[in-house]
Amino acid sequence: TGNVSIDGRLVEINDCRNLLELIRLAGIELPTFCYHSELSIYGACRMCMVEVDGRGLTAACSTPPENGMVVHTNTARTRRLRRMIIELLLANHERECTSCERSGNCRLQQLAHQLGVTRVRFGGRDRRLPVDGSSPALVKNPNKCILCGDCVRMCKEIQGLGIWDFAFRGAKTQVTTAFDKPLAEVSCVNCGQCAAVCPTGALTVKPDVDRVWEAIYDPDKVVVVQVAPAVRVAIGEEFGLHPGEKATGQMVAALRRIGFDRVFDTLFTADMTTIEESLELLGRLDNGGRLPLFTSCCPAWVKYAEQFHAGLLENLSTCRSPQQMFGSLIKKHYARETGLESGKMVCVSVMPCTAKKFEAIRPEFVTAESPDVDIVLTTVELAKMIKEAGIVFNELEPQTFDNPLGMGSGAAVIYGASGGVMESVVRFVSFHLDGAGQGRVDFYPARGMQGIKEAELAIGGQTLKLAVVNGLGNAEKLIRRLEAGEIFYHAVEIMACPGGCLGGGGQPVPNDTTVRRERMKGIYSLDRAEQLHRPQDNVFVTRALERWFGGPANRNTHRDLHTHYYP
Ligand code: HC0
Ligand code: SF4
Repeated sequence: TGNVSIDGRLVEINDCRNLLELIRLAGIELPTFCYHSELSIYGACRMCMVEVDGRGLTAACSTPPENGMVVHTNTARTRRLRRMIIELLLANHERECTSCERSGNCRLQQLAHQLGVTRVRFGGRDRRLPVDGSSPALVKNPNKCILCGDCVRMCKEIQGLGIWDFAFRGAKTQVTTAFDKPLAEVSCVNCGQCAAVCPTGALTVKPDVDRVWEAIYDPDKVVVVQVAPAVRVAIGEEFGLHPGEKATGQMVAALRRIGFDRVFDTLFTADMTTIEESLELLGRLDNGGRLPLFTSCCPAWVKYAEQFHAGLLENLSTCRSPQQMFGSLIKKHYARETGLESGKMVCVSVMPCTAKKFEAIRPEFVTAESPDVDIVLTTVELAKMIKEAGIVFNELEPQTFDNPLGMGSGAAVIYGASGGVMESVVRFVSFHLDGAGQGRVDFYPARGMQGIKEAELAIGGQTLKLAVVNGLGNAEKLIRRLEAGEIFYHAVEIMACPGGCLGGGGQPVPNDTTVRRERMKGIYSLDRAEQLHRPQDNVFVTRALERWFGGPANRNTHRDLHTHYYP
């Protein structure tokens, strides 16, 4: 408690952990590269240096506020220092800004502009390091790295993986993988969280926009697109809307303008997933199958389980993710029904996620002909296409998805938030076990940003123990306790990204906790606005299951909508 004087104004400390938080609270946007509230404090970039009376220059991020401190954020010395830091970073940076993936959205570029750096007085770098494009999800360009260590701490502290670390010394220091191996050859699960915190173009999403344009320009191709739940509450951020502000209608209109032949909704197969996965859970409960049942729609989590917990693979739901169910439906059943040749169809998906790029090329989902899902774009990539086409997003008249694969319930929308898959399953299962009309719709214990959420569901004479986890570091904690026999659950939802898909590595930046909270609110308000709230009420889905498979959870759905992850 107490006060700190910031540029002559008294500010109450309250529960601010460091001077930087306090200064920002006081309305001064002190620049930083390496500070993220959810990560540990590294204090390497020195951009947040301030002058404190009696102490001189101090890094605000690593100084706890004390009663009576007198802080100056904008003095001749701090200004000189900040500009010097930027100049030094720029001197050592590959400055091909105009053709950089992050151009217009790069923190280094922004700060150089904001601090009025118009020339660089120091010599350039002497060597160019190779770019690593081996991963299906990310590209690493070490020549653009400013050594802030954000990716290092993100992967280690939140995801518990530690793929990145500092290597070599002095001027040769680099951030790289163990033994400097290509990213595709290490245990990276493609979650993209490291790229989401990278302030520059050193870690970027593997671009697939050109492949989509090519398909659209090809008169022989029918290009079908599906859009994931979490995209609609975030894409607006690229066009000046608030995080969480729904932009479904404009997004659909933009997709049609771009030239997609069919504009469908992943919500459709999210409902289908809930039905198949709920019946799988009920089946395991009935005949003593492997428990807990883990969700398997997050491809980063699936890869994590394959690499580190092969013994748990039998516990993973055999349901394909909604993205992959969609691909299978399109290429097989929709194609047949509409008389389109599946070889002429290009199935594109728009996801908040970078790991979905990896999932789409998994051999399980690729037949001789082609992958079920041909190309995966992130939310940001779709926004790029919209901008490239010159479409004025905010002036678009909202449109609706094509049918029949454009219809989803509120239970499908919430897939985009951590806890959503579990809540959908609860909506289905409680209806099943408790009889018609009795099913509960809102299941609050599954909601929120917390890393591990636990809940009990007393239903049909039994109590189901459930857990919802986001962040792989948290998943590891839970699995350790499970394996030690300290806890037991019937079902566990795991999503790799903090907050769930809405915090995916393909979402617009900033992609921090504050923004994620807003997107989460947006997701639940979309659910409230939907007419249907339970997957089983989506007649488009139940009819499709009937027509194409002769009902849910049978040999036919297992052939086309399920898979198996082998140890
Ligand atoms: Fe998700 Fe999905 S909910 S993983 O988070 O299950 O990416 O949004 O599309 O497939 O539906 C991501 C989001 C999806 C899938 C769905 C699931
Ligand atoms: Fe780590 Fe995820 Fe980045 Fe891979 S994509 S290096 S797992 S943070």
